Amino acid sequence: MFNDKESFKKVFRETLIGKLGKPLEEASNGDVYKILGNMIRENAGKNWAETNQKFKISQQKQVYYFSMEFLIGRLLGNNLLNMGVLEVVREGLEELGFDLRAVEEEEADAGLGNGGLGRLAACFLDSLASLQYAGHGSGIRYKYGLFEQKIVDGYQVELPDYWLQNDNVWEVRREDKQVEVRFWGRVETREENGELVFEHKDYEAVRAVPYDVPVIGADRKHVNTLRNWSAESITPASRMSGSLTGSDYHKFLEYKRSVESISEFLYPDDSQYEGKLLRLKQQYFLCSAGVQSIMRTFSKTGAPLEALPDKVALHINDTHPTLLIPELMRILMDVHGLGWDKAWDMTTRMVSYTNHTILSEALEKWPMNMVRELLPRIFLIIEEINARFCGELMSKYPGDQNRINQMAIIHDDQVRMANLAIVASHSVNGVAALHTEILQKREMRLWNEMYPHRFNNKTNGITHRRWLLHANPELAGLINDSIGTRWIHHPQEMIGLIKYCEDASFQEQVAAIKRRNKLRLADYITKKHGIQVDPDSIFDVQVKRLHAYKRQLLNILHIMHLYNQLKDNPSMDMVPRTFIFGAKAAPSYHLAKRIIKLINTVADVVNKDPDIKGKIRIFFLENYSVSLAEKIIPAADVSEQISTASKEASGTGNMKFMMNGALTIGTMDGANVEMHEMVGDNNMFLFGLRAEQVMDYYQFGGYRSRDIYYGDGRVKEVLDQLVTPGPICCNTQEFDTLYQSLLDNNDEFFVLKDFASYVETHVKIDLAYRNQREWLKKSIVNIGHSGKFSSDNTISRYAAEIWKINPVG
Ligand code: NBG
Repeated sequence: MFNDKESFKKVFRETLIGKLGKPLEEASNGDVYKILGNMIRENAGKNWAETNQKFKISQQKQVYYFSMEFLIGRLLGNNLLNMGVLEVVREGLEELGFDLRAVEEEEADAGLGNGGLGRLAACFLDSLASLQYAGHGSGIRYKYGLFEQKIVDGYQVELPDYWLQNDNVWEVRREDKQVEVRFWGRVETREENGELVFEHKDYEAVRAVPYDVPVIGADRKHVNTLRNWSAESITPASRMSGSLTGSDYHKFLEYKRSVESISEFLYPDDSQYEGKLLRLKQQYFLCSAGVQSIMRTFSKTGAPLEALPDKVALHINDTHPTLLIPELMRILMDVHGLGWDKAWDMTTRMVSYTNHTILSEALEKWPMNMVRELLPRIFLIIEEINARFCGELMSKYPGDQNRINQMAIIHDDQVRMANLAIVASHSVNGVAALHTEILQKREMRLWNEMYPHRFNNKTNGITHRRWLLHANPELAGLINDSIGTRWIHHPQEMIGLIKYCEDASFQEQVAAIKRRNKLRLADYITKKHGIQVDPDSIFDVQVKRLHAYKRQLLNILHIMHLYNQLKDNPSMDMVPRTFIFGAKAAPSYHLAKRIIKLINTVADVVNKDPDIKGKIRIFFLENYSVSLAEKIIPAADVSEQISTASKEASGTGNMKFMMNGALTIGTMDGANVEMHEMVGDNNMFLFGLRAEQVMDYYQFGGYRSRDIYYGDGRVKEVLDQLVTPGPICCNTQEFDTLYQSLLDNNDEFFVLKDFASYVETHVKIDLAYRNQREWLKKSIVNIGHSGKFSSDNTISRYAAEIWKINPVG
């Protein structure tokens, strides 16, 4: 590996000329990206092989994190950072006439995830490798990632995200590691030596081919694997004996198309339940391919089968990969000949499950007949698990049919994946203290009564390498200059920054860095929108998936109110604000898409209005993605974390903003509660109903949104503007559904209920910002505490308390 700038330049130039057959001077940023990416992957290859060798020799336990989503984003910058060559490469390229930032822009942003859940999985991979755990990802290599969002006339339009168009320099196709996954068909049962034997017949076979991506840990030493599976048809010759003429040929094409659709695209719904056969196929495809491949690796170690639970841990990221439970049972019984009890004991010792939401529409259920037909052997196993479990329930709670109905895995002709996951896991965790408490006390109360030791909390985290060192290098540099570099490996030591919170020169430096980040973002916005952005205004940001419970609607209604105030009184004293939004809505989520249209409509009206003298600007940045987040978050002053209390399981954006020095306006929801515990009232702007209050309203009623509409003139004014002709509503009835959701449907997410307290809290922000020294002090306190939210911390706890794995020395 090149250790200094000169050797990098030499190797790079030679490689480029050798591979492209043209002089450096003619190379484009795209060429540079490709050559550099390949160099880095090849360089990491040696350590990758060595790490795998280490696993073989040490025979330590390995964890496999199964997830339908890995929202990894771009890898070049992060890999350069973890390889320890970021600076050398940046400077080297500069001397060769290239700008690393521009080169990074050439990489497709791997959008194989919807939002928090997928990004968490990506942060976890980074921490697993950086802490030198044997921990791998198991996912799907979707040909199309989450859709690309365009805003046309204020509306969201979805375009396919063909991210593999220019090849993926990070992946390695491993045909030698392929496995076969079987769908449809029937199960033949017979008795052999007094034992029942099950045989899956007339199935449709699918080839699962893995593409391995090296996950390079900090300091480059340790390299784990993200194994993404691609679905391919098996060759016609091996599938169909006989000729390939006539209808056979068409049948083959049909089969090929249906197979390839399995890994074609990521479902773009992050919490709505999609009852699609294809989605079930994807889930089983991932589980079967992943478990088969793990079993093959294990078999090669020569260890006895009984040792499996001491060598392998399987983690289920939300219920999507729950089918790995019956799949593992199938392999242990049908392939390895174990009896039920032994197989069940081993399975439950290996599997653990994380719940990421209490939204009931996201708790997956599959029609029983669909599972039976698509996965006949798997269905029999689920049925047996259910029968045994219900038997257990009946003896434990005799006569309590209601409880049994609620807890059964199969009920009302539906297979409930969360129930299956809980029954078969030795650990079930929530993702923030409040969320876990709600699971234990409410949503999963019955389960917690039955298995009190199974439930535990693991508050989410984010990798400080991507979200601070890479996204905000100047701030990282300042931290190094003040407390040294130990925090990079021990992020909780960022707490040492607190002693500088009142230090004027430190504050000035923090302010200067923030300003430069704001200027960069302002530049980006101006290029996109053609409107000047005032870098001295407060950058007030809400970026995340669009969902009613996240309440982007509350945010925009408040902005409408501010605008109304300014129209009445153009000289109103306020610090100018730039409101920034970024959000994708699921394509079929109409209400969410209307909120996007509303934000854009208000933005259009306000940004063009000379009366308000630029005191408010509103931007909806299209196609929010990991790489866009990396530009936005370091530039934010205010972080909007305003979900209806109890609804946001944790949030992770909240942590990223905190780490970059933004102050949070938020509800007592998800991990906001833990942020508040750390920094206190002085350093955070809390507002709104508490989770208990919200849940009591849901349970006992007593909230009438119309009372607020009639009681608060500000609310009435903005809601009326949605539906009466004027600048916002141009006779189109466009926003009727929003109006109705707030009034006729009684405002499910308490937008109006929290409106007054939200407005008041924004006034406090305005006042606080005027005292820059105080503001900076708060900002530094937040940065200092944010190390606790490093996913290194989270992963250490998963490793010690759930997976029982140690770093590979
Ligand atoms: C999301 C929650 C977030 C949480 C992430 C990661 C789903 C189903 N859940 O609050 O809404 O931060 O998971 O745990 O995407």
